[in-house]
Amino acid sequence: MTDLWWKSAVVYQIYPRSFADADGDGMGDLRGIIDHLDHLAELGVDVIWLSPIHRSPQDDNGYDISDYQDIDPLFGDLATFDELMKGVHDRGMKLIMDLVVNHSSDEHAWFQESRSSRDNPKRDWYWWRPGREGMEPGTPGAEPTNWGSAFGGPAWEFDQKTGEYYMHLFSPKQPDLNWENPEVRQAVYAMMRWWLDRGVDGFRMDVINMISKVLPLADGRLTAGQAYADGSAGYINGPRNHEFLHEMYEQVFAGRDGLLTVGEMPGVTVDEAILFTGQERQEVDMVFQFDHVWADRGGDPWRVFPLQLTVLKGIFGRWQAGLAEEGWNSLYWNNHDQPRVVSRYGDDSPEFRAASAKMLGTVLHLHRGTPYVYQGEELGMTNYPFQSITDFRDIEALGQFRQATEIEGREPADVLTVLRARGRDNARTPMQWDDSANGGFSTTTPWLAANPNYPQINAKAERADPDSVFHYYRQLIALRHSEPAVVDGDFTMLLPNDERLYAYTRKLGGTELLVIGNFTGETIEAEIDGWDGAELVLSNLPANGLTMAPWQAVVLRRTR
Ligand code: TEU
Repeated sequence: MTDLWWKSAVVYQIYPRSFADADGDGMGDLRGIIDHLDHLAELGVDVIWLSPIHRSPQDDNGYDISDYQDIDPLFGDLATFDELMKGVHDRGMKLIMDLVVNHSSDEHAWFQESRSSRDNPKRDWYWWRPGREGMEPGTPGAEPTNWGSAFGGPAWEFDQKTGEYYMHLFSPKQPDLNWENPEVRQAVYAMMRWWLDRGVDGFRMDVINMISKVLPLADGRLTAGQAYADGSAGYINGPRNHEFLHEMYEQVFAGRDGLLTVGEMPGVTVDEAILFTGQERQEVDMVFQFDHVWADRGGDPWRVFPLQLTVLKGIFGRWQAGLAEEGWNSLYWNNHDQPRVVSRYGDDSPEFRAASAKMLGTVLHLHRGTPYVYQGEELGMTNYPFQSITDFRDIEALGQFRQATEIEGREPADVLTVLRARGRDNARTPMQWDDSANGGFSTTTPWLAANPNYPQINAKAERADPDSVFHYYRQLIALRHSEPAVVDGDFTMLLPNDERLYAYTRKLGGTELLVIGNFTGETIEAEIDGWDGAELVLSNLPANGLTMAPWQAVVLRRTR
C-alpha cells in the first residue's frame, strides 16, 4: 500500500486566467501565480491544482486542449512553468495538473487528422457516426442519437467534408476521444508520463467517468419541453471505466510515490465511488462528486430551489457512511464551475458574509475527505451582480441561454435569474488582491469584470485583519494537519431532521470532536447532550456553550 499523505492534505485550486495578471493583458498568467505563491504558503495548503494551462483555442477556457505538451502563450511557456513548479516545491507544496482527456480540442492535430478522411488512420480516435437512417444528414433530428450537449444544442456535429457526425458531450470544439481505441489510451498515458517525468505531482482528471461509452450508442430519454434528451445513461460510469482507469494506473502511476490522482465524476454514485477509490483496486485516489452542489436543483433546470438543509445533510451523511471503510472523497463547496458558496448556501450581506463564509468552511473541512479551497473562497468572495446576458463570458451560460430562450421559448428574464444564481462566471471573476483598480488583478481591463466589492473584500485587507475569513481558513487547514480525528475519525451525523443546524461528531480512539454550524440568521440553542466543559477548538464568533449565534460555527473536543 502506498503512503496516503493526501488524507491529511488540503488542496487549493487556481483558475489561472482569473488569478493574477503579471504581463498586463487582462488575463491571468503563470508569472502572476509565481508572484503570489507566498499567499498560498501562508494559507498553509499542501497541494495546488492548476486548471488547464495547455495550448488551447480557449473555447471552454482551456478545457479544450490542442496540444497536451505545451503551455498556451496566454499563460507563459514551459520554462516559466518549470519555474512555477520549483517555487511550489521550494515552499513544500505539490502541484497537480488538470487532465482533460475525455475530449480534446477540434484544433488538436489528432482531430485534424481524424476529420481529414474516412480512412485516415486516426479516424477511429474520435466518435464518428453516419446520420440517422432515412434522414438527410445535417438536417435537424438526423443526429446519430438524440443527446443534448452540456452547453446547449445537440451532442453531435455534422462534418461536411466526410459527411458524418462526430460526438461532443460539451462544445462542438471539444470532440470526445474514443477510449475504445488502444492507441488513444497509449497516447494519453505517454503524455501523462511526460508531465510526471517533468516533476508534476499528479492530476485532477476532468469528467473521467465519461470516457467509456455504452455500446451501441442509443437514444436517451426525452423530457417534455426540452429540445434534446439526457444521454447520460450512455456515458456516465460506462462499462469499461474501471478497466481504463486501472490500466492507466498500471501504465502511468505504478511505482511512483507521493502523487495525487483525483477523478472528477459528475453523477458518480457512492457504490461506484467505492470501486473507483478502493485502495486494492488501483484506479484513483479520490473522487470529486457533485451531489452536494446539486442539492439546490430540482426537476426543472430553469428554476432556483432554496437549499433545504436536511437534503444537504442527507447527501453528506450518505457519502460519509458509504466511504467510511473503503474509498475516499473530495470535500468542496466551490470550483470554477460553481457559484460562490457564501452567496449560495450562506448569506453574502455585509452583516453576515464573513461569519457565514467561515461557518461553511468549518462544516465542510471537518468531514472525512480531502478539502479543496477554490481561489477567493479563503476571502469569502461572492457572486457577481450580473445585469444582463452580455455580462457573461462562459460558453455554458451563453449556450444554455440561447437554447432556453430561442429553441425552448423560455422567458429571458427567468433564464437570467437562474444564471445569476448558478452561472460559472460567478466563480471566474478576477481574484481580489487589494483595493486598487480591478482588485489588483490586472493593470488593464480584465477579460471578465472584477466584482465591484473588491474595495471591501480583498486579500490585502484580510491578511491584515486577524479576524478575517483568510485567517480563519488558516486555522481550519492547520486543524486538519494537527488533529488526527479530523483525518481518520469515525463520522456520526447528529440532528438529521433539523433544518437549521448542521451537527456531527468525529471520533478517533479517546478523542471526539463536535462540529456545529448554524445555517440561519437566528440564534438557536443546540440540543446536544454531554459536551458541558468540553474544550473549545475553534469558533467564528465568541462562543457561548451550545447557544449558536446567527451563522455561528463551533468546534469542541473531549477526550477520555
Ligand atoms: O466539468 C464537468 C461538469 O460536468 C460540469 O461541472 C460542467 O461544468 C457543466 O456545468 C455541466 O453542465 C468539467 C470542467 O470542470 C468544466 O469546466 C468543463 O467545462 C467540462 O468539464 C468540460 O471539460
